[in-house]
Amino acid sequence: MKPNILQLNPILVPAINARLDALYVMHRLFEQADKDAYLRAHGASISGVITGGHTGISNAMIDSLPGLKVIAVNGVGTDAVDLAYARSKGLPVTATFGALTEDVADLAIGLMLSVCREICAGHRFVTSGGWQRNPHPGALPLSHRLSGKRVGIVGMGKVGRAIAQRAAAFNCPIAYTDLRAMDDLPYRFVPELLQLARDSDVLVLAAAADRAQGIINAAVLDALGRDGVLINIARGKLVVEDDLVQALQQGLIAGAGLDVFVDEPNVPPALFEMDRVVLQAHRASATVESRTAMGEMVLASLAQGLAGQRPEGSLTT
Ligand code: 8YV
Repeated sequence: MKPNILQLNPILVPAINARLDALYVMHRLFEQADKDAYLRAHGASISGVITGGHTGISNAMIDSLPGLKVIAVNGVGTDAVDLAYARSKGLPVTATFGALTEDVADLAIGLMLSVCREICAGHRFVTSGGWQRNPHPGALPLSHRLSGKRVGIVGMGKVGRAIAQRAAAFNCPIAYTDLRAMDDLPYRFVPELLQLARDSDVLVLAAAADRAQGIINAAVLDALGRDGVLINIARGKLVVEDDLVQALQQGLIAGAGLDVFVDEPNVPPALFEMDRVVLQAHRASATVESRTAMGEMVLASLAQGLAGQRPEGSLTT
């Protein structure tokens, strides 16, 4: 008999879905109108869960699945899973570390360039007919250079490092903060986030959000300063969003490139009309390449967990 798998988020790669369907009875909770009723009806049969990094799984849902053997997070953020709780139940939790690194770092650079060079504002100027109405070269203000700007990276995991590598190619001096200095890195370690913000033209968030909620507040934004740019490809909750909106409205920082938000898909509307703000719909890993590699890792985790083996890279067992 095929094992029953509960899937909490869509997987957008048809080949991965086809393999899941071939191997398992798939219960796609996101397709169900009455999720609670569906869980009550099928919870007892479930032996594996697939969820997204942002979605995770609640302890209450874990408790409603008595036969659960493995939780495979289709992402690298595990802040929405209570890892200590899973550990206490002997439940393996896996993530897709390494699969999305390049694409997330690429998007960070894309946001940095888009904000500094106001690429989206320029695009809107052309497509809205603004250029035809006002062909004067001064119709748009001058933008700003990215090359050579001081880049500060918050969180030097795989993604932080990949961003640093790319920013270095733009001749950007790089500094970072993390829980500790890392001996294998050629970049300057700054233990205090406030100091890093003061020392940066572009502050990039690439940290895990587990214990870092609200670290980017009014004081940090003030330290980043009037010419500073904030980039977030990690988690919205790293930022006090009201402080960020205020800092942008009042010109206390210059701009922001944001892929993630506190209450997705709700984005503060005040950000919509700002020329030096570029917004994405949590898309940093949303490429065919990353999502295929992530799907492969999810498939491997399920197979290992259901076979009673410790899944490779389990964070809890
Ligand atoms: C994904 C993410 O959008 O890796 C993460 O933690 O948030 C994202 O890459 C998400 O997990 C896709 O399901």
